[in-house]
Amino acid sequence: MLKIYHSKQSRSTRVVWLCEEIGVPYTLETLSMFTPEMKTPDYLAIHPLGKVPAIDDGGFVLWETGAIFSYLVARYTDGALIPPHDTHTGARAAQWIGYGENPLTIIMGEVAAHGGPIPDDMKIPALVDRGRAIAPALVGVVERALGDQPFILGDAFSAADIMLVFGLNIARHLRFVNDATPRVQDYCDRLMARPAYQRAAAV
Ligand SMILES: N[C@@H](CCC(=O)N[C@@H](CS)C(=O)NCC(=O)O)C(=O)O
Repeated sequence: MLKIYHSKQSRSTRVVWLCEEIGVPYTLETLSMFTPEMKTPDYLAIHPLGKVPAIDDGGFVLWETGAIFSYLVARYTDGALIPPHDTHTGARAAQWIGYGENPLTIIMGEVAAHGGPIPDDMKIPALVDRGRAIAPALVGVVERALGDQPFILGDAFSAADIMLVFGLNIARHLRFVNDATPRVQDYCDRLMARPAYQRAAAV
């Protein structure tokens, strides 16, 4: 069975959410964030930087969320959650899947972690200042792109929504999603109400 290396409330929640959406059974190997547990030789043999997510699918190990998404959708579904890359919709999906990680989650994650739970000796205050300066523009891009459509690609839910909503939810906790970004607020509410998200957020 597919194994997901996971930490609660971390990027690996996106992989759990995707598996819940597509109905792929999985087991979790849960690691504690910012502890030596993630940097043991055994885990560094799975993920060379000792990060999550990573997956082990019958001995095939893969890391980086975007790559994991491409693999799981291609291998276990009809592909609809990531349309073919040679179509405009598929190319747009790749754009938003990329944007959902870098810059969105990278910058929001830095502000959240370096302004909060990271151990003091690892904190870089300049990352918080830089992130706070960029954050409104990063959320604004999604606010404008959503327009009146329910999902980032239009009428259909996709893997790009999962990638975006994770970073946007961090932005919401940091109050960069607010009354000035009503579409993103509503988008987060609707997507996070999905039963698959609720199940992923609970583990
Ligand atoms: N671009 C990578 C980022 C992975 C990443 O930074 N994961 C964080 C969790 S949110 C982590 O494991 N941090 C622990 C650490 O860096 O020691 C991906 O999306 O898979």
